[in-house]
Amino acid sequence: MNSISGNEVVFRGFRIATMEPNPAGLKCELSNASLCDLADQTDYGMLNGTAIGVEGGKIKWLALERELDQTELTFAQTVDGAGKLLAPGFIDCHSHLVFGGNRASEWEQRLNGSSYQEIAKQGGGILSTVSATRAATEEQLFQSAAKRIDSLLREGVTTVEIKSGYGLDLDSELKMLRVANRLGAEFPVCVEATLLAAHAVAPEFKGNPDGFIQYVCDTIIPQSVEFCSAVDAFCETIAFDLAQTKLVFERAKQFELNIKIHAEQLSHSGAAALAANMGAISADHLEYLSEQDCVTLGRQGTVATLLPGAFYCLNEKQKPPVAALRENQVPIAIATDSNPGSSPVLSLLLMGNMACNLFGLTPSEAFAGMTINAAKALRLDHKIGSIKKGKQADFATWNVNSPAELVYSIGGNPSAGVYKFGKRTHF
Ligand code: DI6
Ligand code: FE
Repeated sequence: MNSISGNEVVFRGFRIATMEPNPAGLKCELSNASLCDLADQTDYGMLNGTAIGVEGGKIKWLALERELDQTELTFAQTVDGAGKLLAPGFIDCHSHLVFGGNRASEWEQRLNGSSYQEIAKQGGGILSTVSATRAATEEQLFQSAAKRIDSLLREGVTTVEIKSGYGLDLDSELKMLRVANRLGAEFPVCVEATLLAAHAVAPEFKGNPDGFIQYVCDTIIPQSVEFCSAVDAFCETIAFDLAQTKLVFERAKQFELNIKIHAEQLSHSGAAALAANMGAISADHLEYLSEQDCVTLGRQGTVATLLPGAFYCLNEKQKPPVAALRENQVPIAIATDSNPGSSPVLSLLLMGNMACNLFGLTPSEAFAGMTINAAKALRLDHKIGSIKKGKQADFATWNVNSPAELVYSIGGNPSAGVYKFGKRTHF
């Protein structure tokens, strides 16, 4: 007995990039035949001639169109792809979309010769965004982030992770987390909110980073638990050290929150390995990651999230060790790191292109980085990130012939429609 009822919305006539690691294991609901034409099997897990049945926001079944046509079945609705590409909705697994103000003038100052340190001394850098974020009302933060999230959604993003970290006191961090969650409630997107209170030392704790970390552990983390699923920390010479980072993660784990880290971006600290050994779901940036660290990430199953937008905007030269990540089978994800300082980026597709052209990823690695591996970086791969029976019906459809075309070109969004929980969004 198959589970086809006729109440489904059926997507057919698409070329489907399942992003399933084992597409040959995907079976037709009617005959139990493998859906995958092995001759056509590629890194994208492509399927042709396959229909997707969607009910209750989920993929209920996959079936060969020619077998479906031999039945008398009728359906609630049929969406005909006319040969277009259908892929999993993209997942932006690292962003700071909620913030007040912007730092365009700081960027302009840098191009006119001021150093980052000079700007920071004048109250610039992360702390200038902290002032603007604290001064903004919750509604103002929502409205400015709404415009930004809209840009991501138009390019097929259906899940986004959003970090706090520009509040640095309890009320302002909670304000940011509430805005992140409201974006998920009001837009056709799933939002995973992450607490990044350990982003910079709050002005009230100037010169006393240990005191600030204690405040984060004693006050901010316990009161943020219901608003976030993960805790992140910025471990860097200009932010927090290993011991401080460890305290934050130990506290997060007491509340069974996932842990993630900003590590090895501007220097090597050992933070990625520390986080991986503590069970981190992802370590992000990683330009200065060592070969030994890659072994650790591989062993621990920690996802390496690469952020080519920050690399590009900061004019960095050191590239992440992609070959060693591959050798150690570390899943590689790609994200925007959308933030007002180091990565004012609102295009995940552009990040896919930059991951290839700047870091040497293959297009299929970049595509996996924005789908199945980004899902792993949020520990949501049981629900999203590939086209598989039981997963959410989050689809992006495209006016292109192959997934590689999407990351090959820059600009000119070729979206043919985005579907969240099987329903077409306004894009
Ligand atoms: N992500 C971050 O959180 C920091 N760098 C990065 O790549 C700082 C962001 C900022 O300057 O606001
Ligand atoms: Fe970041």
